[in-house]
Amino acid sequence: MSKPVILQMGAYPSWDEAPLNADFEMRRIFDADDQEAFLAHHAAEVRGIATRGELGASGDLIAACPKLEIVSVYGVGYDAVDLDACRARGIRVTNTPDVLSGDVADFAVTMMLAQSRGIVAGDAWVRGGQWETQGAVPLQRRAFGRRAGILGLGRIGFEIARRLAGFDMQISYSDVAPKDYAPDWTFVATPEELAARSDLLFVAAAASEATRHIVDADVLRALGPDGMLINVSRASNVDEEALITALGDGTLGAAALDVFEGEPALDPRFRALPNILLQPHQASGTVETRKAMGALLRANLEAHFAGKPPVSPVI
Ligand code: 8YV
Repeated sequence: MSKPVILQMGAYPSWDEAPLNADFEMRRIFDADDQEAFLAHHAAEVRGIATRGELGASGDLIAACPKLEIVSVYGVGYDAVDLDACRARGIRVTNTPDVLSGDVADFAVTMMLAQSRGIVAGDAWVRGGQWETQGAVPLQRRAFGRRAGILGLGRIGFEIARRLAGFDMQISYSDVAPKDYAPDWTFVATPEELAARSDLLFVAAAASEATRHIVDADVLRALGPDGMLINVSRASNVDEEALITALGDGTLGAAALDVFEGEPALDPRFRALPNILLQPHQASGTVETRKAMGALLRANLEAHFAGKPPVSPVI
């Protein structure tokens, strides 16, 4: 029997290639010089799309593939997949939840600690020779015992909070409703109230139209000049214009971001701000987690084409 044709939207680590090619006819659109022509040539035979969280699958792409049955996302976030278009045609969507939560939480805490204690600047200070010529670096702010707010207490938010408990932090969270699995943490109804009672605000909410710019100028003001914003979710959850203004005029103390509107390009004003830590969307980027994500992406495709329910369906 011929292998199902899968349109691959972006690169995966080398270890995923052989198993994908063994089971499917992979059509690597991201390698094509003329992607429009590539799509026009292959769209009629495409039965699956293998994509990544930040690449998704647009309504136009879905419409161009008449035989599409499944969109399999390498990533937990599916905000870039047009779910309405998929629902309308009964197309399955799958993602890779759980396997990445620990690493993303580690990374959020790492960014917070690095930014609190000036780790990146300290390294540059030693490398640049200023330690010898100018002495000690300026004193930094303590991390343990501070007040942490988690915006979105899903799987990743929960793992962040669990880690912060080990730093003796007072933990609050906001979500659509209180969570029964968070008895020790304080539920707060709105992002603004959460920011007002936090020194460190972690954004871990799954992105959607409803959460667009949920962190706005008011939330940043409530977080305040001693506060820090840490975002490991999606850039769309934060009003970047308001964030750049707040960091620039001192309304907000500091930020640490792993995600940006239009990434890998970013607003050049970010680069000029001294009080922000910039990271290249790498929170889930460990060998262990990426292997698990690749395995889950394939397991979903394989289950679907074997006529079984997918392992981790979104719809
Ligand atoms: C990945 C992600 O960085 O899980 C997500 O939603 O954005 C990430 O884990 C991405 O999908 C890999 O490119």
